[in-house]
Amino acid sequence: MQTSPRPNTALFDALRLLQVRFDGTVVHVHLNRPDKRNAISDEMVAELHTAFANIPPEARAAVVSGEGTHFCAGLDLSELEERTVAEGILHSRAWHAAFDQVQFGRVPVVVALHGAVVGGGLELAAAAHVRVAERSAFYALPEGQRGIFVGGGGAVRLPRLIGLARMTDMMLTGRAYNAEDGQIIGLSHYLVEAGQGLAAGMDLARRIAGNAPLTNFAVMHVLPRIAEADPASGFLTESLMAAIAQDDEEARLRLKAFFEKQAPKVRGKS
Ligand code: 1HE
Repeated sequence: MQTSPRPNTALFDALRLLQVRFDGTVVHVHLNRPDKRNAISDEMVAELHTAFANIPPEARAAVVSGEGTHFCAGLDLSELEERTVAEGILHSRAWHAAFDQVQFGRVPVVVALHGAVVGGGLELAAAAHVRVAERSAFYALPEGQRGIFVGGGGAVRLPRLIGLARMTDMMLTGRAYNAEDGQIIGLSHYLVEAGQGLAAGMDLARRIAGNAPLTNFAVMHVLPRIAEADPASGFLTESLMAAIAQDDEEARLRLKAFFEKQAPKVRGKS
């Protein structure tokens, strides 16, 4: 039985560049810096970390979206100042820590994309679990043109999404993909019409929120490790997780509901 979150709203209300709202068991995190195309400043990195590290226990899923004409213009270039190598490493590691909270936090995260999804904005999108793109979305890694390198986990996550060869091309040539091509190469899971991204993302998040929490946990935290493991370790880990999940009360209740014809059947298309 799900209850609505009783969030620590004071903590979320104090955030300046993010709007955090609660819709039942779904947390909506909205990038709210439209005048700078939601460019990710150090402050925004820290706020993303705070928001995702403090998702309330009652929440079951989250949605990330962006205000204005673009999802996110990536790193706030105005903050690219003279840094020592050590400071540069720490800067990148702060992004890693924040996006780690997105990918390996408490709840699955759906991201609703539109307009520019570039540089660090694409790295943020890559840390989410499900990506919904409006037809206006476009993807690029302009780090090459700016003389820098990805630093928000893109070098780890993007080759796993679209392949090393495609990422190499994007970074070397500045190639941008439109929403349709982004869908084909696997940058988005869903492609929707203009203005529909957030609603579609919220629908998906509500569907995710209806799953057994342990299944969602396993998909977020165990499946990626199995996928990267050697097959023998992967099969063993899978069997352990399967046994733990089936032993959960939630699984028993859901199977009972199915045999009592109280549970929805699988439909051909969703
Ligand atoms: C910014 C940024 C930014 C816009 N940092 N201020 N990212 C990039 O290389 C992308 C750079 N941005 C763009 O290519 C364009 O701005 C957009 C395609 C995203 C949007 O274009 P447009 O015409 O809607 O907006 P605009 O007029 O270019 O920008 C509006 C304002 O936002 C303007 O400021 P204003 O004070 O003149 O009004 C821009 O300067 C500001 N703005 N993007 C700072 N990125 C962890 S490593 C990650 C490395 C990266 O992410 S590299 C990629 C950086």
